[in-house]
Amino acid sequence: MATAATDKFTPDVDIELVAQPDELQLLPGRPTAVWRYVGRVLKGPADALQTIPGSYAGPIFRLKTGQKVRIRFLNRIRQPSIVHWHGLIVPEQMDGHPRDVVPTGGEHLYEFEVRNRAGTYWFHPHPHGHTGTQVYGGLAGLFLVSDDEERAARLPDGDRDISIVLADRTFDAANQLVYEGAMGGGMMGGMTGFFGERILANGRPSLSFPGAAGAYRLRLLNGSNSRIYRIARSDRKSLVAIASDGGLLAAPVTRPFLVLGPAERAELWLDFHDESAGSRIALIAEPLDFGGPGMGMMGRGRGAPAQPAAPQAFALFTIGKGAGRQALPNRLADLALATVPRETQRREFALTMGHMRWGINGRTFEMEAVAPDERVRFGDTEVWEFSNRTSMMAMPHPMHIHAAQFRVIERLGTPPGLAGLRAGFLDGGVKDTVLVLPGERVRVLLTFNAFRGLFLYHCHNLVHEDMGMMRNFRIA
Ligand SMILES: [Cu+2]
Repeated sequence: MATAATDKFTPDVDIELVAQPDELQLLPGRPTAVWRYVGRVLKGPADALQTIPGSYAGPIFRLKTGQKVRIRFLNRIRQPSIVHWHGLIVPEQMDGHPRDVVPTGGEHLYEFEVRNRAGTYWFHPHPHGHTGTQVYGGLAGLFLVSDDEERAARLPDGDRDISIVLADRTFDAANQLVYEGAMGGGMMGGMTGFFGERILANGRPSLSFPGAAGAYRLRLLNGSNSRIYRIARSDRKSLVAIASDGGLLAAPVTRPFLVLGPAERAELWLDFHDESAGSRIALIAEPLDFGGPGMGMMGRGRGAPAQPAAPQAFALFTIGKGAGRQALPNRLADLALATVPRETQRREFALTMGHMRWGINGRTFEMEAVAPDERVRFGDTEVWEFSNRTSMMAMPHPMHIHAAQFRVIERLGTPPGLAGLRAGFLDGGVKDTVLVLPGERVRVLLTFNAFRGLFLYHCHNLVHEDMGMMRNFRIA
């Protein structure tokens, strides 16, 4: 379904975004066949798109709050596709709902105003049943938004503003990507997810930063289909986090490590000013293993590796001669404490398993269906509780809601065996995806005051999502 540009919308930035097949030299030896997004600025500042050389990772969009953007998406891969702007608040026709997929050769016109506050958002395909395959093939990119509040915080910028997308991939002997999702992974693969054997950073085995000095802003996206990472410094110093999914925290927080589920983002302040020249400091992504009783076997369906991926030093900083000290601001953003108004409507969404399929409140995805308990009123503030208490199989689920950003207000019922992970959550900021551990109930506060229409909420383990662990809700 091609949509025509309208006269009513005058874009500040006009971009063409093509999803296409390509070949890239990712490993020594044969090039790897991938899919990638290639973008071109037709109107507006040339730096609205930034390419990552030698990577399949999509161009990085760099826009400002309040800018009007037109994106003409052209689908040149051999599957139907559509683009979703993860975390951005856009009208329903612009959100990349699976019913809006376009066939090979088709196009979709997006026109929207950037309403979100500054933050690290991203974009990826959202066709029903094929999201995992397409993201895994290489279709994903970052969408960075800036605003005045962020500028006032005076964070490191230019080449001190580094973006890293983590993702795991399995390659065959000919360097080609192997993916077995809901259908190919066998019954057990579909239950747990897909776990690649190697952890890549921006599509590369690792990234090096020679001559590092002073302070950096490091943006991280977990772009993996299913894997959850524990991220830490090689020297075991604390991490300083300054932002989560939806932008800056009120103030910096320190964490011994960070837990990042699929689709979650975190921004770190890395300061090397008192490190000695020549020393090497790495950021390490350690795959988290949720192998409870019986789960080890479950994780070894055809789609899962025989060995879990090894911890990966994905960013290696070699300290150079000093840059001046840059002070970490003690206030970052004006972010009120999340308080729940009295009489707030509450809904529970149980993460369920039935007939060997994941669901939400016992239902799986239907293209247009909205159940009575999935209708919300425009303007309302609600508390949604994701309850992960299925007795059948204990799995974490990264839950994502479209059309609204939310605040995490409570995380209840963390089992003692997983309580150690709580030190690594960044629950205090503005979020659009929250990891719900086995046994937990996580309550989020959100307001539906942006757009009316049909939107999605789902698990962002893409194998679960493709199997139908996704539903519509309607804002009316
Ligand atoms: Cu899930």
